[in-house]
Order: sequence, then structure tokens, then C-alpha cells
Amino acid sequence: MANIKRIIIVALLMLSQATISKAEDGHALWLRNHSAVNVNISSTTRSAFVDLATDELKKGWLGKENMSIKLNLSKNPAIKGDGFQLEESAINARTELGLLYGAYELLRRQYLNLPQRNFISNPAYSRRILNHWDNLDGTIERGYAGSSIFWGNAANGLDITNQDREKWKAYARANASVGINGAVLNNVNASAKILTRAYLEKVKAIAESLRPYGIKTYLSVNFSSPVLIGKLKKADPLDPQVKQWWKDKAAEIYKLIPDFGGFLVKANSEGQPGPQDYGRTHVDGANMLADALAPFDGIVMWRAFVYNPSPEDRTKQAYKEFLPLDGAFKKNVILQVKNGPLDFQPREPFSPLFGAMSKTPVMPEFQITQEYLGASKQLVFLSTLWEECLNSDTYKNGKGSTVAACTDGSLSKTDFTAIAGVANIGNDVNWTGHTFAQANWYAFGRLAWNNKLESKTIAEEWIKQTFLDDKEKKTDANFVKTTQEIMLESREAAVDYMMPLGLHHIFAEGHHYGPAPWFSNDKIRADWTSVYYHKADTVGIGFDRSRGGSDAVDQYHEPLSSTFNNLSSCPEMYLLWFHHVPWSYRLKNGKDLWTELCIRYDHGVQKVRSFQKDWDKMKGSIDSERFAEVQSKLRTQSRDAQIWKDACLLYFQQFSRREIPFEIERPVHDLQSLKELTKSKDYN
Ligand code: GCW
Repeated sequence: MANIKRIIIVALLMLSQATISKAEDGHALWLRNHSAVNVNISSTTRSAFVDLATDELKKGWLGKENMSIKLNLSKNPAIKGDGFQLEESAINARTELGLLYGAYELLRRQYLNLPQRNFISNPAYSRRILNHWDNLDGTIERGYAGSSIFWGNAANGLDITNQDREKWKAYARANASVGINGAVLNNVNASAKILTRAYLEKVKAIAESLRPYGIKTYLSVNFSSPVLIGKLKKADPLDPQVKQWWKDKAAEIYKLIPDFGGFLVKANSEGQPGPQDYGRTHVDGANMLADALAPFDGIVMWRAFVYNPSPEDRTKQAYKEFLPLDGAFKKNVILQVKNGPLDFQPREPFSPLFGAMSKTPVMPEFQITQEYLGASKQLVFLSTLWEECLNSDTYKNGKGSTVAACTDGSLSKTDFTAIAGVANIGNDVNWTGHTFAQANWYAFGRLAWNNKLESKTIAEEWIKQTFLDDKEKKTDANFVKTTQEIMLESREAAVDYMMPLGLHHIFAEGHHYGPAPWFSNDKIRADWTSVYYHKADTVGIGFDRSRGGSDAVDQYHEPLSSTFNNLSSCPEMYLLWFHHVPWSYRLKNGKDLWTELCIRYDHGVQKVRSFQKDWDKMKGSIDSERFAEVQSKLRTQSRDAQIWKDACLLYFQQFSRREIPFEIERPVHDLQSLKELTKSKDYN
């Protein structure tokens, strides 16, 4: 009897505790609103943005009690675009949206305990855009966080519920808090249906939810739309009827959505239709759409991700296609270029197109969703990858012509500048699947606003806001330090256990999660197989892109082309990207290539093991829900890093015919079982 009583009391106690501390589901992202502290906000102007800014400051205030803050519109020429100035007791901006951005920055600085001194911040890019690869049936291409927040939720995908509107508002707020001001709502592999009236009505509703936070709506369009949903026989961009169709469509869209941003186009790429189907060029296609949008100030973001099944090295094709077209595009066209010349690999050199185009604006496209970096199972902080790309020197106008400078208007003036990130957001309650994937969304926004920010700052900001303790109003210092270190080392660790020293695209077919360096298939194009990229044989390994090979090195300006071309000066992180290197080749540290490759793979695995140890020590520093989620995902990551190492070393060993050095841990799988495992549909 006494026992039963005790059980009941314990159960009641547990129940009451559960109701006191709300379970942490991560939905609040980095916007925690802990304040009960009073702040007085006044403003010299009234608008919806100002009301929002006021509301945010009141909800999130962590500063001194009863302070007074004034929101002013200002003509200070040092403030540009939607930038702002923070002063001791004022936020100044040229635009009302700038006041909202200033409010978010002020709050951020309070979380970080930074002084509230005079400080001006202007956006690096005028358009800071998320690309959603969301299909109209609600699935998301390369999405790892549930279904689309925009499409396919009801039977025909078109109904709109209050819950939808709530979600879109929360999404818009999160974006605005980091300065994102645009969203492409549908997949670049676009269904033409998006331009039908019923879908445009829904786009209008979404735009209405995003607009209050300063976010413009854009759409991906299918180049064959005039045929697929119009009544035209062809989509030839020089055909007057086709031109008229697009003009009418643009007019229809702007009637519904007056501040519509424009079109994103994937044309003549991976089976998508495009102007080349009619013997026309990318310029013909882009300019035809640009003409249709120009009367409404809309823009065309034309993707440079094109390559054909030709014997030419795939990484050279986009440059060869677009360089001759430089200068021929209309003013409202911008080329959207992936960070590397191949496809969002764990590491690639920057795309040579950034340094090549001199009369056409170019915008970087980063991938926030972790298609090639562990999906939402692995903790990989991508800020360091993007920082590496933005800081790469193209030598376009001599030293200092970084990718950032080539794209943000500092090297040459353009009407507008832009940057895009492929979103990792879905209907999962925490938005991104992995708690730490939220940091990648956050980091993209922060870098789009300020492309000189350092990843370590971004990580610190994100951790302090995301894990702030409700009662203490601060984040445990040891937790911040440990977590920041894990984040900053995570991408290099992934490179090491997946494809170190410049290896690339040796993923399992289809899901792109696990390894399959053995993958080859005569029935598909060679550049969709792994063996095409690593070219391992008994002599060595790597893709020869030197002057003696595919000569991709000469798409870069000097001195880079020669630096990359010479085996001895090529940075080792790109070694096997640019060279086929003998197994016995001595690296800078004196080790031979095979030994170093083994050590790198092992190092990557050991790193993840150390992340696990460090994370386990953090128990009790944050809420138990997010602690447990990350702990469990690190276990998976550890298991899968080991799979990468074993698969690659055992497979490449067949060519190197050398021992795995005895100082590293031995493989724990055998090759055949890994081949089976990574083929299985469940392994991703
Ligand atoms: O990275 C590849 C992906 C495709 C994607 C394509 C692209 C949207 O595997 O899923 O398609 O690139 O960027 O167009």
C-alpha cells in the first residue's frame, strides 16, 4: 500500500513538473522573447514596420529597465538601402524596414552583451533571397525537414488555413530578423502550374503574409509554360506570341502582387526546357523574360548551373557557355552561380564564373539544405564553407578581388546585387530537422547582410540566442565555448570523413547521403558516376584538370591558374580536384598520399567522436529535449562517418595496394556489406 502511495506521489510530482517547464521543441528558433523588462519606444514616423519594430523591442528587450529608444527616419548619407544606425538611445534608418532591421540588431547585441554604441550597418547585397525547392505536391527536393510550408497541405494543395498563415508569419519574422528580404516559393525544377490562376491566388496570399516583414515573393518558372499551360505550340523566346504570353502573364502577376520580385529560371539544365530547344541562346531566353518584367521593376535570376552530356569536363561547361554571352543580358537580369563549379560539394574551389563576367551581374547561390553534407542527420555548420567561398580571391582586377567583392557591387557598380540560399525549411516543428541546421539558415541571412562577418561571430550569436536560459537570462559560458568549437570544426570534419584532399562527388547515387566511390554505370552519363570524379587506378587518384588534363585551371585568372596547375603549389585541400596524383607522392608533411588519405579519413571520424564527448559533457547546460536530440544525432553521425571512412579506404585500397597505416584505427565493416547497405533505400 505504502509503495502504491509513493508511486502515485512521484507520478503526480512528475506531471506537475512537466506542466511547469514547457517542453522545448525548437520552434522558437533564435527568437526567444524572454523579457519582462519595460522599455519606452517612441518614433518620429508611423507605419506597420515601425509598429512591428516597437513590438519586437518590447518583447525581446534585455537591456536596462525603463530605457527610452527613439525610432527615426534619417537622411544620413552613410546609411544605405535598408541599413540603419544604432545610437545610445535611437535607431536611425532611411527606410521604415531599416528601422525594423535596426531593432533586431539592437536586440541581438543585447544577447551578446555588446555595448550599445554608435554603429552603422548596411546590407552587403540588396536582394537576400531564400530559394525553396518546394514542389506543388508538398514534397521538397533535397528537403530533410518534412513537407513544404507553402504547398500541398490540403487535398488540392491550394486551401489556406489559419495555421498556414501563422506559420508563414513566423517564417517571415525569422527571416526578417536576420535580414532576408526575398523568397522563391517553388522548386527550380518548376511545374508550369505555378503560373495558373489558382496557384497565383495562393502566391498572393503567401505574399500578403510575408510583406509585413519586408519579404518579397519570387517564383521559379518553367520555360515551356506558354506551351504547357498556355495554348501555344512552342516556347521559342523570339516568337512574338511567346513574348506576348509572358508579358500578359507578368501583368497578371503584378495585378495580384504589386511588389512581386521576379523569376528564377533553371533552363536547359538537367532535362529542363529552355531557349536552346529552339536553337536560341540563354541571352535570348533571359532577355525575353526580362522584357516582360521590366515595366514592373521585376528581375530575372538566370541560373548558370548548366552542363551537357558531352566529353568536356563538367566543371568547365558553365563558364564556356556563359562567358561569350557577357554584356548581352538586359539590365534586370542577374546570373545565379553556385559557389563551386560542380555542385555544392563538401569542398570545391570557387566557380571561375565569379571572376569572369565583367558586364553581367553575378549572384552567389549557396545550399543551406544539406544535400551533400549529411542531410538533417549531421551537425555541419556551413558558415565556414560560405565564408571560404566569399573570401576566395578571384584576381579579377588583381589581388583582393574576392568572390564577395565580385558580387556585392564593390568591384563594379550594378543596379542591384543579390545572393541566394537553397532553404532547409519544412513543416518539422523545429523547421529544419536538426537543431543545428537552424544555425545554417541563420548564418545564410547574416552573411547575406554582411558578407565580411566571421563564422565564429555568427556561431556565437546563434548559440547565445538559441539556447538562452529563461531564468538566468544568459547562456552558460562553457556551453557557448564548447558548442562554438564544435560548430567551427564541423565542416572540416565532414570534408575529412567524406572526401578529403580535393576528392568530390563520390556519393551514393540518388540520395547523396552515404558513400559509393565504386558507383559506375554504363547506362547513364559518365559525369553522374563516382568513378568519373576520382579516377582511382594503380598509379594514383584524382581528376587531372591541369593544363595537361582538362585544363580547367585556365578558367581562373593568374596567378591562380598557375598555382592550381602546378602540383607543388596547388593547395592540398584542392589537390585531387586538380590533379591525378601518384599514391607515393609526398605531401608537404612528408607523408605519402595514401598514408595521408587514410589519416584524414580517420581524423574526420575521430573528430565526430570528440564532438560526442564534448556534447555529452554539456548535459544539464540546456533543456533536456534539445540536448537529447543532438546527442542522438551525433551518434548517427559517428556511425555514418565510420561508414564513409571504411567504404572509401577499403575501396581505394584495391588500387593503392598498400596497408592502412597501423597507427590509425582499423575499418570495422567489410566492403561488400557497405556496398549493400548504402544501396538500400532506407540508408539516407
Ligand atoms: O544539386 C543538384 C541536385 C538537384 C537539383 C540540382 C539543381 C533542383 O541534386 O536535386 O535540382 O542540383 O541545382 O538544379
